[in-house]
Order: sequence, then C-alpha cells, then structure tokens
Amino acid sequence: MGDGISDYTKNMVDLRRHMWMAGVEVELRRLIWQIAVVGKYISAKIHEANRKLAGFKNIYGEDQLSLDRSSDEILKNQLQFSGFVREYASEEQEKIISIGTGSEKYIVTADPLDGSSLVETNLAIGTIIGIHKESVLDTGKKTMVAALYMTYGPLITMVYSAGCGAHEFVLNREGEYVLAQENILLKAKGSIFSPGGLRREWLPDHLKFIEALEKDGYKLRYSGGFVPDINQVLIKKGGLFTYPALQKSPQGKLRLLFELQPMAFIMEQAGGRATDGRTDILSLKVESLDQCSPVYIGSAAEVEMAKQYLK
Ligand code: AFP
Repeated sequence: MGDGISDYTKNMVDLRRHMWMAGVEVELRRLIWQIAVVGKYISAKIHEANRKLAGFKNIYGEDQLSLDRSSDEILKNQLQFSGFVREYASEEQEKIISIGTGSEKYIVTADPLDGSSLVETNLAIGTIIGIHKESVLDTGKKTMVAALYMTYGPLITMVYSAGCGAHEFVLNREGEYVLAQENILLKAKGSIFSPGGLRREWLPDHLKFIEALEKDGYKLRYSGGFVPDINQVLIKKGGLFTYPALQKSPQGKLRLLFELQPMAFIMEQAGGRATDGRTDILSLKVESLDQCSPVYIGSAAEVEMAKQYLK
C-alpha cells in the first residue's frame, strides 16, 4: 500500500526533474522551464477570452490586445528577464529583437499562439518554440538545440525535445507539468492523414499521393490547427501532416522558422521525418523570417512515399 499524496509526489516525474535526469544542460533546462510557465499564462489569457464569449465583461475596462499579440508580449517579457536569451524572433514581430545583453547563450523563435482563429470554435490551439545557439538566418547550418510546443485543449500539454528523444507532459491541477510519455516513438507507418490547402489548388503529384493514401484506407484528421494536428500524429504514433505547394502559393502556407523546423526537430526525435518533398525541413536554409515551405511530416513510410510521388 502506498501512503497517499506523498507516495504520489514521490513517484511523479515533473518537467524539471525529467530534464535534470535526462542530463539537459542547466541553462537550457531553466529556459525550457520558463517557457513552459509562460504556457500557463497564455492558457489563462485564452480562458479569459472564452469568458468574454460567454458574456463576461473585462473588469478593468481596458483595451485588450489580440490573443496572439498578448501571448507574444508575455513570452517576450519572460524571456527578456530570463538571463538566457540574447535574441527573440517571433511570428508576431517584423524583425529579430535583441532582448539580452548580447552575451546570453540562446536565440528563441516563437509562434506564440498558432491557430488563434480557432479560439471561438473551442478547438485546441498551441504555442511553438525553437531554441538555437547560433544565428537563425542565412547560416544554412542546423542551429536548433531544442524545441517544444504546448497545446491548449481540454488538457494543457507540452512536448519537448532537447536532442534526446521527445517527451510529453500534462499540466495537472496542482500546476505541475507531469510526465505522460517518455521517448515517444512513431511506428514506421500510421493510418491517419491531415492534408492542408484546398484540393482544387493542389498540384497533380500531390493529388495522386493523397489519393493513394485514401485508397490505402487512411482516415482524415484535420482541425485547421497545426499544433493539435501534429500532436495527433505524434500521440497516435504515426500518420502524416502535409501543407503542400499550392497553385497560387508554391511555398505553401506554413512558416519554416517558426512552425516547421521546431516540429521537424521534435518529429525526428520521435523517429519520424519531415521534408518539403525533396529536402529535409531541418536542412533548408532560412533566408527570411516569413519564409514558407511545403511540408510532409510524420512517420517514415508516408514521408518517403510523398518523396516518391513528388520526385
Ligand atoms: P491561423 O493562425 O490564421 O488560424 O492559421 C493557422 C495555420 O497557420 C496552422 O495552424 C494550420 O495548420 C493552417 O494555418 C491551416 O490553414 P488552412 O486554413 O488553409 O487549412
């Protein structure tokens, strides 16, 4: 017999303990921890927005920033005083911002609130973060050392990788991120697919690829939120997410630096793959903050199959 709460606490692996046990370098684990804390504040903002939908008034009567903007502010402020971040690049900012003294170790990229247009539908949305040691633009080098994302849904979850596997945590009622799954590993082949973009805008090779998945019995799973759609592939241990080149936008819709590379980092750490159809997403050179790329990301069989069709 266990001894109630103390037994529970003893056996619980929270985020900090996990990173420490996994040997994540001290500054990096403190940074990841601080970002995870920001997830709690962002989820509180989302909750506030939902209360407004239910007719509650903003008690202070002040002008409210949009949810994306306020999530960006919260994140930037937290990172500014973290002592670990010298530059901050965000989907909400036009330029990379210097936020430290210049001697800090890390550069952080963020999509502070991806899929914010889904808030009113009560579907899950998320935050995507990349952590780099070197400049993120124009190097053509792999500069990412860690990535994480948080989902704000019925549960608040976070998945991080610091280069040694991908691990999932759930925020519990006590406000702790508790380990849910360690070393998530995708199967070689899944059974779900999540295709973005209008079918009538797809290019012929992409259409043939999707038809082949449909013929093979893959089930459609698309919410319109990149974070929950990727999370579904990861947690179901296989399948594919794609946002392809479209007739009117050959580079697709999703941003390489803020959205695709952090998710590719995590997916590869879980045994999956990510490509633009020819080149690995993590090998693509980022030349501008708003650079987009087509993407095929998920388990190995589907990503390799996509490459064959797009050759
Ligand atoms: P919003 O942030 O404008 O809601 O866009 C969400 C998103 O960037 C990404 O989360 C989705 O995967 C993708 O757009 C969905 O795009 P479609 O609406 O074209 O399917």
